[in-house]
Amino acid sequence: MHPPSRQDYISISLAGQGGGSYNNSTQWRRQSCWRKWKQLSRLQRSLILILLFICGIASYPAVTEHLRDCSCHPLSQRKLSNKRRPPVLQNRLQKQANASDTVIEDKAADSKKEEEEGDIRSDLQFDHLTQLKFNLMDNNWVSCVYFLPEARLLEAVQEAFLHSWKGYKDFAWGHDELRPLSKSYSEWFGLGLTLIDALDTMWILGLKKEFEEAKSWVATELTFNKSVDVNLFESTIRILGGLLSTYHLTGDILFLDKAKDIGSRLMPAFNTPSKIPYSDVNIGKGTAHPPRWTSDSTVAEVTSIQLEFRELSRLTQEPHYQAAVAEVMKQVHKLDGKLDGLVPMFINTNNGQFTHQGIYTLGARADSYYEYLLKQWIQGGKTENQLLEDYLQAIEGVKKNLLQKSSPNGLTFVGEIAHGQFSPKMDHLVCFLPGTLALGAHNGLPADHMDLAKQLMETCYQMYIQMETGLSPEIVHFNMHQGSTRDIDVKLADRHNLLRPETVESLFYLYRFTKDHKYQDWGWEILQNFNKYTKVSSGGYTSINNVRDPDYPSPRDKMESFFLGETLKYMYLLFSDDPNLISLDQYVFNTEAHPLPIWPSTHRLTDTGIQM
Ligand code: DMJ
Repeated sequence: MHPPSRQDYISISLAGQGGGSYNNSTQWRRQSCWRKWKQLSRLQRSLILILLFICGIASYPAVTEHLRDCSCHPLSQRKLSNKRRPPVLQNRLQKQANASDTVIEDKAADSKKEEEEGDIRSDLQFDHLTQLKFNLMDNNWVSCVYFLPEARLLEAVQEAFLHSWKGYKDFAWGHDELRPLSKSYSEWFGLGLTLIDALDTMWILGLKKEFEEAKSWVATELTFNKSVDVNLFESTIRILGGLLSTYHLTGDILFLDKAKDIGSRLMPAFNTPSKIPYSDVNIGKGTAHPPRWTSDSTVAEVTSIQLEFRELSRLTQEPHYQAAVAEVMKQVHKLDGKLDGLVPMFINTNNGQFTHQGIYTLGARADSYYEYLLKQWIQGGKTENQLLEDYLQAIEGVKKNLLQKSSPNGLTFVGEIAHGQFSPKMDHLVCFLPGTLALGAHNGLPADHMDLAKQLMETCYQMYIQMETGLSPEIVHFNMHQGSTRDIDVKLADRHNLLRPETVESLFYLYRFTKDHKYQDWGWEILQNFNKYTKVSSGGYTSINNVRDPDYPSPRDKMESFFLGETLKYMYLLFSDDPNLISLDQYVFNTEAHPLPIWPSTHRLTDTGIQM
């Protein structure tokens, strides 16, 4: 065993501050437009409103056009970020291999020029309105989403979606994922994954033409009658979940028929000695198997397919789907090997026991177990007490074993336990938790869950804003020892960003429940950074390898289906002020952001899964 090399760690210096440290209270005060507003005297507020009104009338088009591009940075930080050169989203290897293909590079150069010109224009146009605010308060005043019309925010998300869709349509139509730089595609299951994942997003975003094109592909091209191995969890949450939610939103029976087809083809996965399902199914042959190297399944995978199969049973009146997934929950509920309600990461399909015990995390391989405890309870009308008890116990387990504060600035974070030792490692995946905690509090669970949700939300935002690109890495490590100069470290291997949704998802819940505009500000900032560092000019967005290098974030040439299925959907819902746009009292989102209905009181279950 070698001690970890110092070179494995990257130090994070905080934007706008020198010397790698920052004043926590000042930094965060700056980031909250709303808090800032509330700190003003009544006279100051009235003056600003009058001046804004006059200026707004006088220069509405120019001002709104400009403000659209201003995220909630203090002006000093904004100037700093303007020094960043726009990235060149050109794969170096590809460039070497194909020297004649200069289109992407040319476009990147064009966009660089435009952006530089835009920065100058912005600074000029910004002048009169900003200067007023600037003079009236202090030099930390910021421009923020609070002053933008809702329609402009929603339009920005539609634009991002349409840009992604253009890439998918031009280069990957009917295939699983777009490879935007090589203008091609990759297959995982060969089932048009991105198209299916994006169906309900298009519906929610009001993109009717695009939706109709995709629907006609589903009607004429999509077939599950093919010999292909699919992952049970991934195809349940993305395909079955996507089809079921699209059926509910549109009422079109096509999607229910397709959902029944894929649902029934996934069922062979449950034919195991323990009834804990295998990870993989061949949907054409009707055979299932674990991964080649083990007979284990992942705990999060076998416990995060319940919302979808329960709904399939309700719609088809065929109870065997629900019975199969309820059996998994029943067994996991009773298993030894939990730590205060926290589960290990693996479960054996032969004997039904937890394996590789000793690691407890809210991140990869365990995350959505906790999410689905709460959401099944909500889906079923809050009558299945065992699910609630397991959820509440797990949250207490998180507080007791995994919750810590970083140094020097006291960010609340969720670490991991590895063989009795605490590790201050947090996956970006854990950022689903603020949203889930807030959803629980909204449904009557303890108010301190909401307090914790707010603290963790702040931490997840800091995981973005403290990076040079303003985009979170996949994994961070928090510093806990006294005398640390920075809160967050990132290992070299963890610097990638896959366009994941969890932080935006939680921002959506937090904004829905609190109406605190700072959450929209944060989401807006993240959208700007996706646009700046991951957008590919010919269409699509790409995962990147290095969130620490704004000059060359090193594109991965892949747009994950969840960028359209989840990230942009939650972004849109975050910016919408309509609480009835997918009401959280009528729908529960599956872990791939597909809304499924909360069951009416005529279809409620008891603890044993029996209808009342
Ligand atoms: C999605 O497929 C789901 O949100 C899943 O629960 C976790 N991983 C991705 C997004 O990060």
